[in-house]
Amino acid sequence: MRQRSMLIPTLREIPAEAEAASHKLMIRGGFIRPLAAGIYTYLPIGWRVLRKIEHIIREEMDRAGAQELLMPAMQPAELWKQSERYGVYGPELIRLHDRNQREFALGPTHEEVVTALIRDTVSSYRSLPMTVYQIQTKFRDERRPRFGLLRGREFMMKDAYSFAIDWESLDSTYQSMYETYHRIFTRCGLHFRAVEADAGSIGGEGETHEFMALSDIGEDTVVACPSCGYAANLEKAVALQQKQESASPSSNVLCEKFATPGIKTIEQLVHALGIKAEAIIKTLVYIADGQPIAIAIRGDHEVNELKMMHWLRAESLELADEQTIQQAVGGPAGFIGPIGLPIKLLVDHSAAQITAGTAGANTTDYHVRNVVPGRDFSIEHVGDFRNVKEGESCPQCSDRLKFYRGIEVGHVFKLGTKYSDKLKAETADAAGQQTKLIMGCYGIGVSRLLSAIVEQYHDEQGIRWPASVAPFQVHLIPVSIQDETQIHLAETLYQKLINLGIEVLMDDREERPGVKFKDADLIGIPIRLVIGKKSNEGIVEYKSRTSSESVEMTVAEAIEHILKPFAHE
Ligand code: 9G3
Repeated sequence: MRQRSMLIPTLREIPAEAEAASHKLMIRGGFIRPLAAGIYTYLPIGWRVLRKIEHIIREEMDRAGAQELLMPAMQPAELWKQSERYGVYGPELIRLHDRNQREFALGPTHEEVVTALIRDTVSSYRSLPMTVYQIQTKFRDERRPRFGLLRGREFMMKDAYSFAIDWESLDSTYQSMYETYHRIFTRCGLHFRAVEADAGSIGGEGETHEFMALSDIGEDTVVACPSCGYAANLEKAVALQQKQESASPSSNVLCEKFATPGIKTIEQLVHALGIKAEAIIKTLVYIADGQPIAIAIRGDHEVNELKMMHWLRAESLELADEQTIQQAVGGPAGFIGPIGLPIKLLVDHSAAQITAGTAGANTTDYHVRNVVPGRDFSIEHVGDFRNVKEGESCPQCSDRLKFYRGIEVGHVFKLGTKYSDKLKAETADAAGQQTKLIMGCYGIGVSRLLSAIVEQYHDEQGIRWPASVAPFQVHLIPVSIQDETQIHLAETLYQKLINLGIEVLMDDREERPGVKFKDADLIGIPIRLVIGKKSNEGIVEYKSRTSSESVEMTVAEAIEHILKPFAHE
């Protein structure tokens, strides 16, 4: 392609509203342009990258025996009412009415649609197991779209759905998709980890894994063991349960209320009393499905709300506000304690093992010391309700766990019959018995993956695309298009490369060399060929985007260099 006539609006200045490196570079490089918050146009070179990524996804999904189809974005509300999800999602689910006032949703995902489709089209277990997939635009009205394509409101997703007659069949499809995801992300050049995850809002009965692109801009926390393969989303991660060393010598010392005027936070308690956070029993009040519930954890730990929700089997969970606390507990926020609470109390394992703890007294400006869990308050509801901390022991090999930031680019779920129950998708099994279909679902955020690759492959000058997804393979740059020799050599080389099937972007613009080189660095095509002053000797300058120096060589040598990576094909 000739750059003069291509729509690649590069920018020198950094767009103010962009925070993430990938967001800045994809705007400056002329890959995307915003239309509205979280809604983007993919410009020609951005679309070329997206199609490269889709090509890899299609090759690997087809290789795994999945069938591509395309479902509508407009989904009848009835389907979401049958699955009982219409009420679960708030403003994030974009709803509309058609001309006859019928209710629709713009598809954020397609469990309902695909389950109804397979219910109405698959009549025998002999067609199973079956996996269908699509690469399609999804709509989710995020409250805070941010970081460009990383969290958009209209975005590209590859979503696949598998249907089986029994669980072992689902297990093998799940394993196959897991391996397929490994191949897809590896071919895209991504540095990633597959981690144990929480099924979250999708529910479902089985295991689930997320594929995390490692990046400091990632919103998720990956907990991984440097020695063994243990890796989990922080929502799910556990540590080797510490066994409390010492018994409690002070257990015959009664607990005692004492004045702590204005001392509310853990930090204030630690400083004022000279005690450690590990010896403090922190008590919080939540509202779970409308009911107040208290939780006691160690002062240096954080509540893991997903672990609480699962234990409570609650649909919703949020911190109680001060007035609710006053009503529910009879005491002020900031001085809540586990002793004598009139509401259910959950106790984290580590809090239950505190020997002589300090806790709120449920009275303004008072705390209690020498608190013994099990003696001074019930530890009937004890469990794992906390986030692990970096440095704790791995649950598998007891090496020390490390934290990484991650961008979720893939998520695979075992759904079971959650949707086939609601939508009555069943078929006769070999014994003629009507059986609800056992489902799995598998997502890749395709546009998010594009940004994750840029987050991992860039430098100050711009993007450094892996060859597998680059918009072109070679950036051919004649320094001066007034120079007949240079233009002639550039045209010759251009035709040769095109005829060899190489994707070439030729910068035939009447721009100064510096502008051309800065744009080439921004756009990030892996190989740059400069036709300069030695063109009359048939010499070109070969430069890889990932190295700083150019190498002079003949046209023949340059072509050989370019073809080398593809030699095996
Ligand atoms: C909604 C809205 C947002 C949502 C969902 C539903 C996330 C929703 C979970 C999934 C699960 C899997 C198939 C591909 C892989 C992920 N956000 N999820 O169900 F109505 Cl507004 O989408 N779906």
